[in-house]
Amino acid sequence: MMDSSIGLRSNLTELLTSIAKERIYSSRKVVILTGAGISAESGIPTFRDKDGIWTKFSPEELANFDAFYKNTKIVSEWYKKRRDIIEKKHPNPGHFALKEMEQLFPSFHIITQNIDGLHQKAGSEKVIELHGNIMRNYCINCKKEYTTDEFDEIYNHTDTHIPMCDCDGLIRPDVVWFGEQLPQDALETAFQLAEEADLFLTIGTSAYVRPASDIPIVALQNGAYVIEVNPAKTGLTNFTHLNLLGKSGEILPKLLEEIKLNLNH
Ligand code: BJW
Ligand code: ZN
Repeated sequence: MMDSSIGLRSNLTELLTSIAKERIYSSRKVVILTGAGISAESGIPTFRDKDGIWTKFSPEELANFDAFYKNTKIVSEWYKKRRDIIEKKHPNPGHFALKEMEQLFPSFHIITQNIDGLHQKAGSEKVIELHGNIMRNYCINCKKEYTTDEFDEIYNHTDTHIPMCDCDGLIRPDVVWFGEQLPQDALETAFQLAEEADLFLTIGTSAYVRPASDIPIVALQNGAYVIEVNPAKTGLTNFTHLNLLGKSGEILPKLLEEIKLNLNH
C-alpha cells in the first residue's frame, strides 16, 4: 500500500508521488492524529522512545487508578513535576504548521493523545483531546474541577502532599489512565471524523495504545489517504499510503509550504 518512505533531507516536492499530490491537494476533510512525538521537539519526552517516560517509570506503577489510590503521594508528585515542566514548554514548528493548515481546508480537525495542550497554545481551534489534559484536575468523589493554581495551593499547604477536596475526596489529574474509558464524546467524534476523512495524518505516535491506534485504521478502511509522519517505523507503517520518515517539526512546515503552493480548491 505504501508509496515510499521519504528521508529527512529530501525535497518533498520531488518525492511526493503524483497520487500523493493529487490526494493531498484535493482533500477537503482533513483529520490529524497526534502523539507524544509531535511535542518531542518542544522538550517534552515521549513515552516509549529510548529516553521516554516509561523507560524510567513503569506505567503499571504510575498511570493507573489503583496506583494513584494506593500511592497517592508518589503519583501526585509525579504529575505535579510533569505539569510544572509542561507548563513552561512552547509549541514547535510542527504545532504551528498544523495551526496554519487549519485555515487551508474546509474541514480540519486534530485528534490528540497528548495531555500537554500545545496544539491549543499554537492556536489550533479544533482539537479533540482523547487522553485528557494535565493542567486540569478533579475530585474523584464530587467531581469538582481544580485548575493547576488551585491544585498547587492545596498541594503546597498539605504536609502529607495528598491533595484532598473539601468533601474529603482525592484530587486527581484529568488524564486517562490504563484501564479507564476515554471521554465518550471525544472518542465518538474522533471515529466519526476518521470515517469521513479524505486525508488522514498520523503524526508522532507509536500507535501502540488502543483505542487511539484504531482511529487511523478506520480512516484507511473508509477510503482516506493516510500519511504517517514519524522518524521511526510503527505498527501502522506497513498499512499507510505514505511514510514521511523524519521529525514532525521539520516535515510539517515543508508539507505546509507544498500545500500552500498547490492546493486546488
Ligand atoms: C517523533 C519525534 C519527532 C519521536 N517527530 N515523531 C492488554 C492488557 C491491558 C490493557 C490492554 C491490553 N490491550 C489493550 C489494552 C488497552 C490499553 C492499551 O492500549 N494498552 C497497551 C499498552 C497495549 N488501553 C487502555 O487501557 C485505554 N482505555 C481503554 O482501552 O478503555 C477500554 C475499557 C474497556 C472496559 C473497561 C475499562 C476500559 C486507555 C489508554 C490510556 C493511555 N494513557 C496514557 C497516559 C496518559 C497520562 C499521562 O501522560 O500520564 O496516554 S499512556 C501514554 O501512551 C499516553 C499517550 O497518550 C499514549 C500513546 O503514546 P504515544 O503518544 O504514541 O507515545 P509513544 O512514546 O508511544 O510514541 C511516540 C512516537 O513519536 C514514536 O513512534 C517516536 O518514533 C515518535 N517520535 N520523536 C515525530 N520529533
Ligand atoms: Zn470533592
